[in-house]
Amino acid sequence: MAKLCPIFQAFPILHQPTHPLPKLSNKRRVMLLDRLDGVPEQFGYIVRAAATCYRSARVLKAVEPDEEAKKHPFLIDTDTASDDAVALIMALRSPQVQVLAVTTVAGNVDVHQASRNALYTAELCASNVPVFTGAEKPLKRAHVSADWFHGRDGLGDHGYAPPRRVPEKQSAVDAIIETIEGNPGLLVVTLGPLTNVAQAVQRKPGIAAKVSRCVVMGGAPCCEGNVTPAAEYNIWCDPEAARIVVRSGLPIELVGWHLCRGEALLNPSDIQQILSFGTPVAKFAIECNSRAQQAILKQTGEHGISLPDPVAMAVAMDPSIITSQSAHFVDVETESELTRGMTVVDRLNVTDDERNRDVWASRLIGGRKAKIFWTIDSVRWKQALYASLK
Ligand SMILES: [Ca+2]
Repeated sequence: MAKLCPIFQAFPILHQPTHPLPKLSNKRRVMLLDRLDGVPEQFGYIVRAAATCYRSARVLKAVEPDEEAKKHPFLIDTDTASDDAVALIMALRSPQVQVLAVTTVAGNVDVHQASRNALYTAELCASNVPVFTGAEKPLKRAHVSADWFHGRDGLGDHGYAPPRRVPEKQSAVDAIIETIEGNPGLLVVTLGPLTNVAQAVQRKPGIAAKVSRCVVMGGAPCCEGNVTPAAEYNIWCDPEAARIVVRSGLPIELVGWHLCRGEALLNPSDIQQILSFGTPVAKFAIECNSRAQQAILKQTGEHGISLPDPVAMAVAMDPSIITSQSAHFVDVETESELTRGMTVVDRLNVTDDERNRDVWASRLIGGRKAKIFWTIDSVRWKQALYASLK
């Protein structure tokens, strides 16, 4: 490390290329604020940027919370493949979001590959967000990956370098519980099968009430799925976990697979526009989805790149891109051979009718309705994506 700026000798962490800026205790922040004036120019942009940031925080603190406090705290659970990686970029590069933890789960790829991909993506964003490895397989079933869709490494098999960092030692389930308990009001975004989240709410049911929003990319509400006609992959992969989560009392917001199709797909012109940004993240976002682009053409006949996880992230960051939604009880089929993993949505609210209470009574015990999103503003979703890749 270069010579420490004498004014900041007590804060060696500020001389490291950390992003976002480190969190400081109030006592150390006061110490730092007291030393801001007269930072020598020769100590580099990192110290100067930190000083500028904390100085502006001092100016603002009398009238509004500091910048870090205004950011929305997120926890992201992901089976990190190519569309997850783009969703991570959106959150990690957003000035409005602070990602407290990334937890990985077996899904599109093996969970250890998912952790490597999450760490690689974080490094691309100059982020030191901690990554915690989670479940190696669904609760009761063998793991079935989606390498045919995303490539063997989940990122289109372009031979990306191994990440420099390694995952944290703590398990994903412990990290989910601790992060929620330590940050009431946290927003949880799930981009993969719900195995980790199910285990967390089973172990500590009380965490459900401490989450402000739980945005779930998953399901095919009242429409066709992508694994079977009845089910979308994340829910189909571990239906028992999904059932536990939708019955847990978590404030579920369901971003179904249908929201990333049609107009929401990145068409060839959108792809060219993103590549024209010329940034490393823009190049990576398109390149790592090369395999997925071929796969969606085979699966649905649509030309372009389908990005379910980034759509979910855009909704988590700005719910006003939703153009129609309604609240309903949801449950997940776990027994049937034909409809395994189907997200059964009570769209007509027949469970509100007294005559039907006994038919679906178990669903009502301690349950709450989930927000189901039916349509989004595709132009605004793409604008949110572009903003994160420029
Ligand atoms: Ca995913």
